[in-house]
Amino acid sequence: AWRKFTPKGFTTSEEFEKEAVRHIETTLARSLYNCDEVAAYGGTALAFRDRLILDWNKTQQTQTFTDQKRVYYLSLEFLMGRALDNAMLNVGQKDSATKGLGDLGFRMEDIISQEHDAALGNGGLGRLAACFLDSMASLNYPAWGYGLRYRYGIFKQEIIDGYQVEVPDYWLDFNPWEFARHDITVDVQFYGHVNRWQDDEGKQHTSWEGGETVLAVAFDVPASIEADRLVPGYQTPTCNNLRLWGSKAASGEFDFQKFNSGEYEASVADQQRAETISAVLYPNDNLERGKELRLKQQYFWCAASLYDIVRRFKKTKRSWKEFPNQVAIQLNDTHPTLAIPELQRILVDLEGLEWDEAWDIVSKAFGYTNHTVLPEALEKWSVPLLQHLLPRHLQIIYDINLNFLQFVERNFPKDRDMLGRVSIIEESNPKMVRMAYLALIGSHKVNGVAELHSDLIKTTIFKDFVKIYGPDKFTNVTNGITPRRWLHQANPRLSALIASKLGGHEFLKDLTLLSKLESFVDDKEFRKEFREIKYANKVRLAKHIKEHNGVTVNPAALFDVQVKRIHEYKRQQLNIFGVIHRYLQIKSLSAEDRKKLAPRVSIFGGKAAPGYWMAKTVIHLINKVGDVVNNDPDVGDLLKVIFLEDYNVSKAEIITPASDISEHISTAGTEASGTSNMKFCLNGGLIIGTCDGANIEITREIGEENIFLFGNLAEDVEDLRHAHLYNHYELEPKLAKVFDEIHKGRFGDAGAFSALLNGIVEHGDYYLVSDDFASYVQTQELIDEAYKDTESWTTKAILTVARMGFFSSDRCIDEYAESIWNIEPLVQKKDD
Ligand code: 26Y
Repeated sequence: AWRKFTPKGFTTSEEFEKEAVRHIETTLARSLYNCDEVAAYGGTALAFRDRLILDWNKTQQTQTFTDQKRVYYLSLEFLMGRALDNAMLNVGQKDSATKGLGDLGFRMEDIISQEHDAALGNGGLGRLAACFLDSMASLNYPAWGYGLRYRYGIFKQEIIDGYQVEVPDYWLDFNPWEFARHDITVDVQFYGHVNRWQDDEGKQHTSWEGGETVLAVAFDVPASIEADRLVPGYQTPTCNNLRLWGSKAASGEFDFQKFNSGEYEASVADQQRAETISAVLYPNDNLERGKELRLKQQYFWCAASLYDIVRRFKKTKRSWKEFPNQVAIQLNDTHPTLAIPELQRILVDLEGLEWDEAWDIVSKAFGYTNHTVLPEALEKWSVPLLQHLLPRHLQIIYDINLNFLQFVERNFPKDRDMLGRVSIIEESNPKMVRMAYLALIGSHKVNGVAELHSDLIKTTIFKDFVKIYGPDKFTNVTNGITPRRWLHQANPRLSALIASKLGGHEFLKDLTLLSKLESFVDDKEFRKEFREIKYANKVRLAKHIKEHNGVTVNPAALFDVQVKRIHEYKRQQLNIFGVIHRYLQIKSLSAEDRKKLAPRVSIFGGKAAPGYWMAKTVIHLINKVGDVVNNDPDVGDLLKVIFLEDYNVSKAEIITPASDISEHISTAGTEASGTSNMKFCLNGGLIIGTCDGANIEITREIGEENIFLFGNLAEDVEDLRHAHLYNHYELEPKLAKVFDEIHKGRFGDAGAFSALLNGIVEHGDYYLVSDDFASYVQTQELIDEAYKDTESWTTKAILTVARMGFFSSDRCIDEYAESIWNIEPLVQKKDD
């Protein structure tokens, strides 16, 4: 019956205009006479939001009504980017809006760019969560995301004199995509002490008392809308919910007392302290720091989310045994691991279940995804800190550990060292809780994110656990990306070209259909159009570079792109050393010989964690090299070096379609998967890469002849590192020349780069830059040659696109649903 009250959606530009203007004049209370781009964005967003909310409400109603098993995706990061373009494409009225806005005197591009990115994440892990929300909706899985509503997302990066400067990202001044649910709140407790007592029947009870309480308030985002209108007549769109928690002071008696006794300021200070919990996203990617506020964030979010999940379950009046049949909870890395002891606490302390019964429920409900084997990224929390902040949880963790170690002892009585190795508690000073072990022990499945990575976790960090639980507890789910955003939205012309050949946009819902493109690989018209689209995308990026960097680049040059977080293991330093090598070569040639070279633009982008000095040094070096190279008249168009400021999701949407070759060159065995490698390939860019992460599966799918692989293999890394430390160490000769030039001050004060070079020359070259340098440079030369042969390059690019079907996050989510969550899609009935 509620449908009767819903407004009719617009289908023409006039109707859109009417809706947008109504919102501008009433919802936003702006006069049309001073309607600027901000107001036009607001009106447009609200007009589309109205449409989405209908699908969203309907989906939520259906999910409640059918009450089948749901999945909850717990992630401390959701890197969503902008929402408007996605909403327009899903509602299917972008053209009406473009025309309507045009009539009002605005350009669609300018309006779209008014929106702040929702940048609630660092990099790959956060963007993966966003792609998963999109796929879970697209495949009609009943799913919710749970995260934190940071007031400040990842910082904005400015480059000043070649250095990174961090600027706060206050993004919430106008956010039409969220709904504050002031009625949906949870009290979250911290500190305090534990009480134990016996009741009259002699039953033991434990409770957590005292301490302080902070209020969690729900903010809901209609996060993911099935791309239904792209493929008309499919079914009613699913729109799932992303629930983000914001923190507020609990307005208890405590505050009242303070108010009444005239301590107004103290009371406001309490307020601010509570709000600090959800104030800021920690900007470290793959680098753990052990800050108390971060632990508070983690518990705050886990406690609120679990309370919410349990509350929903209890409404159905089912018995606790059924909990794992109704609820699957996926842990996006170890960040939400406290959800495990929290659920155990709810069941034992609050609901009165026996320990074993509760533990059975807990360990059936959770699944854990590991995203890294890097030791510096593995979370550990100190026992004294946990004791102080979460005394009851620490006890529960100790009890979980005791039961686990007894189990291990019974099964491996001869392996005396095993207990120390697998204990959740590391016997260091102070003692530390190893969160990855807790996550693994409390989950029924553990997965890695690409084949090599999933194999590596079984032979390195979780080796003993494979013996203890057997191999079946471990599985692989190779990452994927959503083709709706990363093809259709980011590259509309390519999407349209593919649709024209394949007879519609079905491939956006079943990416394996791309394989049909193979039969057009020799089609002259298709090849020409394909190349023109790439060129147009490069022209657009060149324009962006001109505006932001003041450098003119030739769109016909080979665009060589490396955009991702700056990290030693990702080896942007290898790339920039390669660029210097190229520069020196150009300089050494005669004017005549230079004419034979293939022009190149080396494009970098990415943020360094604010405290990560080595990463910041790499950014500085890239910019210094750019200053020299871009202004050297001997070089001209042959080489340009660009650092793009403030790389984020919306910049990625411009950069990805404009790349000829992109770099995925991590030291073998260090990059768990990588997902930008998939985005570039899907947009007809080739890649240069190491045998690492998902590069391996990409090679298998697209064929060795279509990818430029180089470098040492993961299996040899350990021996090489060992050799550096104990044998005489010699730098690769070409790299030595590059270092000489840096030392001579060719790129500014050499002292600025000494730590970077010393890490390689004197401290064992942990990331094997020197070992891989010759192979890297040689492969870059192959790329120069290959690019000159336009026809064969085009063939490689087309075949790459055609063979990317496997890397849709839809495939990935189906695998999770089948092998980890055990859930089915919920098909909604079509409304008449
Ligand atoms: C502990 C804390 C400081 C921390 C914060 C963020 C630790 C790790 C991270 C983020 C990790 C991350 O983004 N990992 C990436 O996950 C992607 C999705 O699975 C992978 O493709 C990528 O290889 C991996 O580095």
